[in-house]
Amino acid sequence: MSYPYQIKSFEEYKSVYNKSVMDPEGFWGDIAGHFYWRKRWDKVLNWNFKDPKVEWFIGGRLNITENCLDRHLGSLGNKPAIIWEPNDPEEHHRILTYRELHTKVVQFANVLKNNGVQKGDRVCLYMGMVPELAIAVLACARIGAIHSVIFGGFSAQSIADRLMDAQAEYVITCDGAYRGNKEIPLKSVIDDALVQCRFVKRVIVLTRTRTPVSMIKGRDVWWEDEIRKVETMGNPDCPAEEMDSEDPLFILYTSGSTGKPKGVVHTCAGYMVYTNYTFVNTFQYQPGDIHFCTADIGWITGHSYIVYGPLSAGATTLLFEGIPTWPDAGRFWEVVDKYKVNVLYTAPTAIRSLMGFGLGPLQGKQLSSLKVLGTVGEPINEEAWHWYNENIGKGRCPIVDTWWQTETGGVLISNMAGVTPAKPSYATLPMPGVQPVLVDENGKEITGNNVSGNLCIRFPWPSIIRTTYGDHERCRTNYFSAYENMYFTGDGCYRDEEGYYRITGRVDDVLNVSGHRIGTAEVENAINMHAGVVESAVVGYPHDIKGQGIYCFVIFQGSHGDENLNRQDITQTVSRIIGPIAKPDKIQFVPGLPKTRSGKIMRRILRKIAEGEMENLGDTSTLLDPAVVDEIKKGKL
Ligand code: 6R9
Repeated sequence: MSYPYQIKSFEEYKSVYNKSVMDPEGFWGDIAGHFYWRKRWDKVLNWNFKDPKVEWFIGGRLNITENCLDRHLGSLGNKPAIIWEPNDPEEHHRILTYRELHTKVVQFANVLKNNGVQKGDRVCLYMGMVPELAIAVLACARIGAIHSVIFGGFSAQSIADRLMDAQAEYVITCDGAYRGNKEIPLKSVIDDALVQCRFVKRVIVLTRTRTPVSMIKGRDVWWEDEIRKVETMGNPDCPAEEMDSEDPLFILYTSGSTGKPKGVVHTCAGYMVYTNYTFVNTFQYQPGDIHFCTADIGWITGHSYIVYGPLSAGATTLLFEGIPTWPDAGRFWEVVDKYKVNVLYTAPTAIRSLMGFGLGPLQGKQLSSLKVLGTVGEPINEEAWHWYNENIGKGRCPIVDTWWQTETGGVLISNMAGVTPAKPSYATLPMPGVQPVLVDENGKEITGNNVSGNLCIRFPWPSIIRTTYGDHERCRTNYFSAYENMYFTGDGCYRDEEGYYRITGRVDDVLNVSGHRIGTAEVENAINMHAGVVESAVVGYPHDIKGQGIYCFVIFQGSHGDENLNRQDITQTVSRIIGPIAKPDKIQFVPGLPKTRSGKIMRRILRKIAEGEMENLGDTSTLLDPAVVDEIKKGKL
């Protein structure tokens, strides 16, 4: 594979960027020409941000798996597509060549068909980080089914909510998953979820941990048995379904500031073109490089930069089942040396947590294969940036700080490794085709440099969110109504003297805990489910490792006397309703919450208290009962 559209110098970046803004259709049309289409598009772009309605490569016909697999078979058939490193370093790793991956995807696509899955059906995937997860994702795409991957840290209730929202009739899971020294009983969690989801027709279960499972007659089948069936059927092929450019490819749920998580919808062509383009350019991927993205496929980062971006580029992608700190905090470095990893892409929270173990775990690790480092998911503080640069990159690997979102599909603002300048804690400059704007609260554009504002984007890029599944109005109000004719990101941002962008964090009620998005309203709803809770308010506070921690103010009645027991009960409730990833870090019991006369909780005040900034709480005169603030301050944890 060669990448004629890979940008090679800062000068080239500037001219490409200019072209992409002057003539977006010409620009993206040229890039799209490097893919395999059953039928070329008639028109590159149609859009308005009012409805919103965005269509890319209109009239084009394709299948993303032909671009990720079939088209590589001639030149890369025997080259590794996926390297899989298991949780337990003693267990044997696996390598799947492009040919083997193609065979397995085709096989499993036939399994899906045999089980009744058709184009447009929603298929929910709740699995650990095993190659079969990538295989299942691609098999769905092969037959035009819409996959919706749910991260293994979500509870049965969260799964049920998502299954209902997507009306997904098919589920693919594993008996269990290994994560460090833990075994997570995935199938059993699915069983709990399905009590509420009688519409699910089929559950396909992959054997991984041999955790005991209850297989329900007529509903549940084993992955391995189903593969055997298609093997004996004879015809091993599964021609790819011809998709329209704008047919949905997947749904991925993410948290917002209000209500339940929304199902972000991405479509086939635009998503393919953009993830490939940003993969090749951000990381400056070279043929033969080993790309190691440590995210879970349950998040957008895994979708775009473990599966679709790398595979569409014919790259070798490393899929790691475990966690950075097991069996010890040298695990990432061991994996890097074992496979001679060239690109390492991880989250600031992982870097900060590994920093805490000092340099011991780096003893004896070469890390000499590394060429490029990347971060994603949250702002990276300068200390972590420098630690990463010095101790992992040994000062010779460019670090790309990639800012983007589930809704954006791919990286929007980032430096390009070794090509455009890096600046610690800055995402730096927009990708070609991306037009950032800073706006003030009144929606007025803030021009010039050395300014801060809310980050919006004024022109569509190919992998922009198309809709929120089943509720287009929600997509409009969430992203396209705050500022006219602009996509609103929910992030605050500073543009420095040189025009470089630094993302400062969410400006809405979304927390970023260890790089995971969690809505404060969601956590409050979960806490309020507990029988003893009268009311609660949740805010974020700075946390050394997680970036943000979850601070909960709770009015509690019917206490059984022991505050710690009550805390544990509330934590258990949140874990049950949302999942372990949303567990509160601090729970403070309070006699009341600071409310305005109209009954609105003044979160600004609670945020300040949680941050420990007791002195400047601002104007509290509009409060119904200002005395409650002093009570809360006294009890601060
Ligand atoms: C890809 C991903 C999106 C939110 C986003 C922002 C934060 C992501 C960042 C970053 C600063 C970066 N974020 N990358 N903040 N610098 N390089 O993480 O998607 O899970 O949807 O989260 O994460 O606040 O709005 P998602």
